[in-house]
Amino acid sequence: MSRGGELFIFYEKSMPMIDEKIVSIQSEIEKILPSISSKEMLENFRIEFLARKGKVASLYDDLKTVPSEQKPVYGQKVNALRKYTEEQFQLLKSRLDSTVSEKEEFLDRTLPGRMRPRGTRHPITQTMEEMKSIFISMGFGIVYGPEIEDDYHNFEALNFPPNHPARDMQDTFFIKDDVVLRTHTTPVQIRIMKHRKPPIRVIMPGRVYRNEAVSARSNYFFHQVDGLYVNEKVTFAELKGTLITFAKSFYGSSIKYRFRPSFFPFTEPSLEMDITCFLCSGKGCRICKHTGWLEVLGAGMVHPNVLRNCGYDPEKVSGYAFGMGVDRISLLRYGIDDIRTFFDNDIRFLNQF
Ligand code: 2NM
Repeated sequence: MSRGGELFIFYEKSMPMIDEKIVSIQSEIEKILPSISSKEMLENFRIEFLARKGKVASLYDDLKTVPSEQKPVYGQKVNALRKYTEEQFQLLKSRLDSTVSEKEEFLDRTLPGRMRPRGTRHPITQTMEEMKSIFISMGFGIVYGPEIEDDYHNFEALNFPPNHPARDMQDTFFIKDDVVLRTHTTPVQIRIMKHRKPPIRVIMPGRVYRNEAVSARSNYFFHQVDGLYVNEKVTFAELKGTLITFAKSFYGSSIKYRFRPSFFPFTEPSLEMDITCFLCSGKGCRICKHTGWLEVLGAGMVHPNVLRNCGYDPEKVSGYAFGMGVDRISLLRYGIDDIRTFFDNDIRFLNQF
């Protein structure tokens, strides 16, 4: 409703404006009241009508424009509307204050709390983390590399001859002619050696892939922790000392160990380490196939060709490296007989660790 110009003057003279407004506000209030069902709605009602700048209060401003002889009449009307509105407000307020909200009504305070199911870390992750923490305590850093590798890092730089059987389609997943899913984490070593200068002392944990038939003992992907130490005058004795310290810390100080000569394209000389079976203490059981020994890792002195490929002079620096499979060790540790159960993601199986 316009209060400006001619219209305003017209209302001022004949006076129906405030009258009409009182009636319209009252009917508005009467319409809203039955629908108020919450404290928020009541508060909005209060702000709209009863607050200092609310619609009812604004009628007192309009009253100022009423000629003085008519003021008592309209004053009473406005007062009556204010009284009515306040009473209705108080009535609703006390009604809403005494009713229990729906939420409270259904809240049973004697019910036990809801349990949030807590996950556990995967047994392979747990094994890997334990290995990592032992090597960290021995001064190794941790590095990660890509799972998709090129032929150069996965094979060539690691001194694999061009027609080495490991490069065969039967062992390696090829993405393109010269792009593969890494078959070991060892190529990360090449990346590190090319980016840093000795001394380098790092391990690289991660997932690797091989094109193998899935069975209880082998899978087409598994996990590896690879280690490397390069410096001036690194010796074979240091390699053995590091491996023995690791093995005693990881498998227990009472285990016995033995080293056997072995072969890897990227190390010379190379060795494999066995420990006495931690289940039968070397007496012979199903796990160690009645030999009393478990094969736990491969290692060796970094091949001079590998050092050269990384831009190092084999006359000036030497290094040792090692690698171990995490999955097989986890099987042995937890006495599991089928590697596939690790990746079924059956929560009943995983929750046991
Ligand atoms: C193994 C066994 C023996 C190895 C070699 C290297 C590198 F890059 F330095 F030459 N890294 N890791 C290595 C050596 C890995 O895994 C069974």
